[in-house]
Amino acid sequence: MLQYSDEVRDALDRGAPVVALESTIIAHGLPRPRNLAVADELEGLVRAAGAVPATIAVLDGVPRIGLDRAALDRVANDDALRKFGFRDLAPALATGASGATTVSGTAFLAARAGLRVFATGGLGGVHRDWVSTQDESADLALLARTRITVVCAGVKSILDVPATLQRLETLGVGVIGFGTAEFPGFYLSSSGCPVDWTLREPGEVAAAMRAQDALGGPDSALVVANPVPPAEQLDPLLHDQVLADALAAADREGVTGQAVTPFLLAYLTEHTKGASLEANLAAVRGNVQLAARIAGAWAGLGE
Ligand code: PSU
Ligand code: MN
Repeated sequence: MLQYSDEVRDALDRGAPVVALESTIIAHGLPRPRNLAVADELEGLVRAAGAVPATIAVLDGVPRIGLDRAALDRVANDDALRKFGFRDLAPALATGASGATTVSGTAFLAARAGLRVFATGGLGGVHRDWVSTQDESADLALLARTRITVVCAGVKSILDVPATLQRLETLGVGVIGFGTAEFPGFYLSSSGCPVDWTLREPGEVAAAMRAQDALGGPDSALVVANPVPPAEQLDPLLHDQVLADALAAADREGVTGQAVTPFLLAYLTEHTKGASLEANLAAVRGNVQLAARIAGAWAGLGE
């Protein structure tokens, strides 16, 4: 039921390192035409770090594990492409629909495809107005029952970060700060929230993954939170100002459901004159490079 690219199939057969990449960030998280260039660039960074990229999407009802150039182009430019979380996969397959996959959709398909390491920008999480909307990304619950290592720059700072960390704790999802004792803040190097575990080498992350498997138990994920370098973060003052405006605009315009996250990301890009976009891209670049190194260490363990 899964369709692998030749490159990914070959890498899996050889036990070579593979990194799963999500497609929602390309289709709905970044502006055109930059998004296609970024998709190419991210795949190139994974290859340069010695791993094979597997960008994941659902096209014409088929889950694709690794996309060729034509498929990447479609993900970046097709207006009809939807946004699929885990719960959307079954109806999408049954009806032949096409969509980019979020963290929850991608993590599920990646794990089913035998991939263990996944890179994204920032996880979804608990939205700031949770009390009235109960908007909590499906990413969190899916990661609580999927054995995958997700490299991210924390959770998107448009969210309620402390509440999201609390939910990850409740759900039993491990969180590792990579080279930091503070949870990263997506556009910002730090969210100001502490993390309980700090690791500094890809080999240490691979050892934690092996320990997860040795322990057994529920198939939960491991979140590796990798901060954007301070020199490339968004100016924190600008971030706080524009984010307040963005949240007010979403409320005023009645944006709900799946549209909330893309709306807020696009608002920040526009009203920071592209500075938030650059910080987002710097974070994602760092994450795919780290994910490739972790995948290399993991493959070295012969798992
Ligand atoms: N990281 C980014 N940009 C994005 C996303 C992650 O840098 O657009 C996407 C991911 O696909 C994540 C989704 O799963 O945003 C969260 O959407 P929601 O809040 O509707 O679950
Ligand atoms: Mn949501």
